[in-house]
Amino acid sequence: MKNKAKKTLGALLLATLLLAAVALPTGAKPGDNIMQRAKLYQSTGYINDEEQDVFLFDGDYDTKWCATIGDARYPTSELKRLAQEGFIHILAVDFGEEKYFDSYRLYLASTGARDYGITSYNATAWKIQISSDGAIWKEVSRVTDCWDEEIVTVNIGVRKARYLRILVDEPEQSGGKTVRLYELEVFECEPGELATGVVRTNGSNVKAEAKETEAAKAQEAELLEGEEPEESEDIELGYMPSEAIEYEGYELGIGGAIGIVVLAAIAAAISVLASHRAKKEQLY
Ligand SMILES: [Ca+2]
Repeated sequence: MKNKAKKTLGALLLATLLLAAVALPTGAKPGDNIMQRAKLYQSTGYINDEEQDVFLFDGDYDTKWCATIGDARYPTSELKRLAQEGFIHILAVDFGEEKYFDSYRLYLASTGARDYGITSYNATAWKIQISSDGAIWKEVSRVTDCWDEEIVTVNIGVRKARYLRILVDEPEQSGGKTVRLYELEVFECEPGELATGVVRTNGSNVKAEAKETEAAKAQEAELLEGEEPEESEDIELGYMPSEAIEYEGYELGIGGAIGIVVLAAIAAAISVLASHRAKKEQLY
């Protein structure tokens, strides 16, 4: 009886541990910045080793991707065509697998250490495209006339893709052609009905509250009073506004739910063991 109980408990624990090992890391975590694990897929270049393209997604708000028009290279016919259309600085990343995401946040020049406060260096127009194969790209966000904001957060609806790229056509408020971007974050979301249109804004279409102080919030509320938030012009069926960018830290997703089940199973196993011991003690 004792051995049987031990075996049962052992099998139960092994099964729960295996389940935890397999299931937990793969659960979607809404609000996670998936750029942190992305790899550079393609870029048109950078100015020097201290301001590389990969610094656009290194998690450091004071390191930047910088490139003048003279640094830009267009090795493929597609990149040449895009450059002729005005998209002179392009950077693409590979998430390694298809991911669901619903918003992104871009930190413009004036937010970072090397250009702090210099708003004339801020980009005013860009677009974001996504792809499943790295070859065929679909536009999901178009920002133009972004004159006021330094950190731009755009909700693009639920999207699914392995690749994402930013194409900058107006890299400076001053009209210059040098791109200076400190960080691009892309936020994971739960799988859902996919949005299909292009979100067109002149900056953020959601309020980014996570890092604001109470004073800044009050000031913004005053400024925004009576003002309608920027809305997408032609986003189509499937657009589901998400709260992903407001998530701070851990949000219970599939992984979290499985975690709870695993803990419950362990608790049940301990209970079974305790019960067996109690019965055994009663025999003496
Ligand atoms: Ca950076």
